Amino acid sequence: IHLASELRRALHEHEISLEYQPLYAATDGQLRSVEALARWHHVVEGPIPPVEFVAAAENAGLISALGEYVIEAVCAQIGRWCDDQLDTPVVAVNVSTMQLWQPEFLEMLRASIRRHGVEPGRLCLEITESVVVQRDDAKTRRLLDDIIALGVTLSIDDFGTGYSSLSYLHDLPVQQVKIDRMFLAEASRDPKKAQLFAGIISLGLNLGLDVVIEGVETFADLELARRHGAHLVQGWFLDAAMPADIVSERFGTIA
Ligand code: G
Ligand code: G
Ligand code: MN
Ligand code: NA
Repeated sequence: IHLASELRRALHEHEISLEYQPLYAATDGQLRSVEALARWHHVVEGPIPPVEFVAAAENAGLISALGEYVIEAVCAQIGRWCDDQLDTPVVAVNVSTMQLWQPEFLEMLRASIRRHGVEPGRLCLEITESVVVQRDDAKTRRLLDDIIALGVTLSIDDFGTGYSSLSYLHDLPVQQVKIDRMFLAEASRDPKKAQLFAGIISLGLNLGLDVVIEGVETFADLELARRHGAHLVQGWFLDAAMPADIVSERFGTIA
């Protein structure tokens, strides 16, 4: 199949849906946020992984369209959950670097938030280190400040994989870091890697950021995350991504 033209059709026909994976407080296990993950079940090909179709969208000039589709779907969902009197947690959305740098991104985000009456603080954008590494500092700073000014929060996803992280992190308007799950996977096997894992967590904690450990696949992983003082945990041991109407069964209601 020709991925780009199929993607264009899929966006048009709403064939891409979103699932939501919970993030829990490491200490008391309370649900704190959910991460929206795009799912494309192609009628003929079956499931197509997001890494593939995000890359295809980037190459075919469709990243703005895909990004808008996802932001719009998430804001509409938050609106419905709030209409249903659900105590809706923070919803995190992955935003690719190329998407973030589209000239229309900020306006699209603002419009989507407004259209659905979303409380901006309920929305968190997960960006990656490449946002910060590739561009001129002043421009990046302005873009991130403009996003923050909407009331939305920022998280750095896959943290620790882009290696200039240490020098820029203290100076960015981000609230959260998600330690790339590779570090946890390695830490659970190798004591030296466990030191590295501990160090990356401390870095985030010392900068006053919320630290998320993702890729929690076992009880031992959960204990490791807790022992190192992570705030939030996410992973298959806790919950995988699930459809909106299932994840919302875990939300409280507004009294
Ligand atoms: O959980 P999953 O295998 O679906 O995610 C694989 C990768 O795809 C992750 O890096 C995730 O951040 C990314 N991804 C999932 N959904 C989206 C999306 O809506 N937009 C972007 N840009 N990336 C996404
Ligand atoms: O890059 P990002 O952190 O957005 O990646 C999200 C991806 O991680 C999704 O593909 C999701 O399905 C996957 N994921 C979620 N929990 C786990 C887990 O416990 N282990 C692994 N290996 N992947 C996970
Ligand atoms: Mn993510
Ligand atoms: Na990640």
